Amino acid sequence: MQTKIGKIYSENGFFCPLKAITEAEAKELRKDYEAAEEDLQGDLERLALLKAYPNRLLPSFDSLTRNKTLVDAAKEILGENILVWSAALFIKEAQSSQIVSWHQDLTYWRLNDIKEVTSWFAVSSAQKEAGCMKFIPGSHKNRIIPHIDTFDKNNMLSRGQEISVEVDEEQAVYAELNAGQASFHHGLLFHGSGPNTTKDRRIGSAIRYISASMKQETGDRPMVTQVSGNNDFGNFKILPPPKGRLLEEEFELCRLDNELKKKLLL
Ligand SMILES: O=C(O)CCC(=O)C(=O)O
Repeated sequence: MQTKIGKIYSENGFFCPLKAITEAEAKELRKDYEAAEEDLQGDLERLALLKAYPNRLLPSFDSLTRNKTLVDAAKEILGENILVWSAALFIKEAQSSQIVSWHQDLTYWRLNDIKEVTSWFAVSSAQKEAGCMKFIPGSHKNRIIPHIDTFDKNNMLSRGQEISVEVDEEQAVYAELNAGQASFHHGLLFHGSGPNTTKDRRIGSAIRYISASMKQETGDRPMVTQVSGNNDFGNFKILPPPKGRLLEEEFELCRLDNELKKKLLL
């Protein structure tokens, strides 16, 4: 039987909001991340790794990716065996003009199938004025559409990638989230986000849940964690949770994986 989440998700290509933790707990998570930023002040290389791999460098973020509400929702979409492929942070500073152009996630990652869902978790409040995510309902029913590189400096995507068809902004649904809530979106859904006009940072962790049966088209094996099931198809390097906070051995794993991902990204 299809569940409520499954039904809405298969029709619209997204589901939101889903409360994973309380606002007070989200505040603690934010405090932990911002304390780590302080600890690494001036170390641009490690700060960039922290943003890309919060779940390897902070046990609190590893726990977030294992949150039962989030994992149960991902299971309704992907089935039992679930890996975390990434949990990178998307941070828009207060009053920043940074945006994310309309795109489909699965364009870039060289995964062999579409058994992926992103749970975008709001570490801080993400309302429309803060540049929350926006989605075009039903657009996940498209195949991958060509994207162009705009190299727009206000675009948070690495090359300012943008879908090469006209998107009707009138159809956009804004995924407003309170801190502690998450949205779920399909890897083929047209989505993006606007500028942050508020006085606070907008911090989100984009948790990419994939079915363990997926593989990289290149045969590479990026590092992942397993958050549901125990079937290892051998296509990824499954790591245990991090042993501690900001550990040098974890930075080293992140460096290696980062080099691999750079090579993978289309
Ligand atoms: O954080 C954002 O505004 C965009 C994130 C995004 O595009 C994604 O999670 O796929």
